[in-house]
Amino acid sequence: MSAGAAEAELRLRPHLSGLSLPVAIVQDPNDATVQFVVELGGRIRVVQNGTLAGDFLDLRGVVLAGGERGLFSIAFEPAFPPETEPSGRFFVCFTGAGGGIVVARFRRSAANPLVADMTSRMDLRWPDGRRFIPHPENNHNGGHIVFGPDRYLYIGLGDGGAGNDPPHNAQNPLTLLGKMLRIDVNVPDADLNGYQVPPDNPFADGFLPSTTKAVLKEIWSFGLRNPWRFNFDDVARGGSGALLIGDVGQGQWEEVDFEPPASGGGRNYGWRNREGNHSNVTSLPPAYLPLTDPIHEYNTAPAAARRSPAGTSIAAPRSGPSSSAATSSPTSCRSASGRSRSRSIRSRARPRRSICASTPPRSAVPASSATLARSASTRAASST
Ligand SMILES: [Ca+2]
Repeated sequence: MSAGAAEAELRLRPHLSGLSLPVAIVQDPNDATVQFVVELGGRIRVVQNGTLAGDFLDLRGVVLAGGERGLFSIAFEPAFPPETEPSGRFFVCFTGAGGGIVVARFRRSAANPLVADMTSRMDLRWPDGRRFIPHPENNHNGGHIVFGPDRYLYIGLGDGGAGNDPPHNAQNPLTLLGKMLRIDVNVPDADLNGYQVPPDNPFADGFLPSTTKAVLKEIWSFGLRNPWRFNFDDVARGGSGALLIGDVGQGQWEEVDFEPPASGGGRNYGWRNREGNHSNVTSLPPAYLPLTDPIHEYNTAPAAARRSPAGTSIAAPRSGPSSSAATSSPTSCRSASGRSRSRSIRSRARPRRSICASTPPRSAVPASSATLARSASTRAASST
């Protein structure tokens, strides 16, 4: 199928209005008529039969929102074991006071499942004893959380921010930043940490492979920059259970990483040593080899700046404004402060023109990058 044919099958129309910076929509696992919309500012809003129906959770008093910071995601705990009733517990991820990343557990109200029980909040406690993950900069928070087919909670964390990951966090085995985490939250409410490390996590023995270097056992994979959205190919809908991760590049190469089902984890996706399929900052070595390149990358650099790895100019896209025009548009969006997130907003915002009223005309985006951006964001964000 040609790219043109694939695009022709996509039709967008407004579904809902009245939202502020919606960044995720999640189906209620118990009620097909209900979805939850996560707003970056700190609210999770109920949509019932296609209509806004009130707040499920309002964390505006505790979420530090602005720029790329805010409330990122919600994930409902699956039943353990599957034939039992769901626990009513759910998890959210947000920026807390001071900029740290918080993963908090709540429970739905017993009296009204469309309202969260605010008194049930419990912030997970991480290996350093804190109930947040320190995150120095405003950008690259990651913050998506998804239950995998194995019913473990996967948490995507950005590299801590700034350009080119100055502390080399994504390759540091002793920080959770720049990693995908995998934890087992099927623990009693009274558990002090709120999770345990699955015994089959790739670094569950606490050492990098074939070394005596310590590593945090919560880590599932290394080398991510800002895995803003990821998801599993839904087994319940005939999917394979594979993991697809949308990750942003520094200035040129955005990527989609693919992890086959039952991979066992432990992959190193390469950031900051690699940007897409290309060498990037190599002054410090990666934590370990091999590095796994993406299954797909796309070039976001302005056409005039595009160079092949060997320094040869790459042909500019067809006539029309360069991709820089397309990526400059989202800076007019209210929250778009970081370039990588700006693009995320543009991609996601296309169906929601209320967020970003002046999205570029179709012709303003080079055909290839526009197609790939949508394809990647659709796949990466399909969980929500
Ligand atoms: Ca990579």
